[in-house]
Amino acid sequence: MRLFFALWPDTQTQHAWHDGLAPYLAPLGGRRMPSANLHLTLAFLGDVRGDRMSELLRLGDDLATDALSLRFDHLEYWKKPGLVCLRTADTPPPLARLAGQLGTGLDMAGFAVERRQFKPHVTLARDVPVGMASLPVWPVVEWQVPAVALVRSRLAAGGSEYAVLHEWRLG
Ligand code: 2AM
Repeated sequence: MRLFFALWPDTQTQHAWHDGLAPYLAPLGGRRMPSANLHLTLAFLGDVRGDRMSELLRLGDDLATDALSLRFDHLEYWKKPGLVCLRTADTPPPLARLAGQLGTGLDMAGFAVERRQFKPHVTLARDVPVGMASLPVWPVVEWQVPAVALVRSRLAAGGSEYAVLHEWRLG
């Protein structure tokens, strides 16, 4: 199973982002992510054996569940993967703590997690052909994060399909 941990919006929030940000994305081309796919990845695990699920659930149980609110204020184009994403102005300490705690826990349990710097983002479009400078979003998008989720990713004909396997509520 291809798994990852993410901050997962409720359906209403996913729709609000999808529709509210459409005017910024329409001129850029590429492939819009469907609203049900919008999320913020904390740690991507890749392929995990089914019998390791209980370890991941225990790890999730140990996470700090402090309230977390984020403020997204701009879009960025990432040239190499060709994606456009929604970005926070900074990484607030509770988010850094959560991502750090998760990374350490996964490391100690022997899961291979990527070592690249954590850059909180919500991917909005892929295969975007032409770059753009950072684009301010107004009004800024405020988000009270409801939950951390363990999510399964499946590659389907129409793109990735995600299924939330377990959620830990925050706040
Ligand atoms: P991305 O949106 O920046 O591509 C599910 O694939 C989620 O895990 C996506 O949000 C994706 O981030 C993230 N992810 C991080 N590393 C990945 C990798 N090596 N392969 C696929 N997805 C990855």
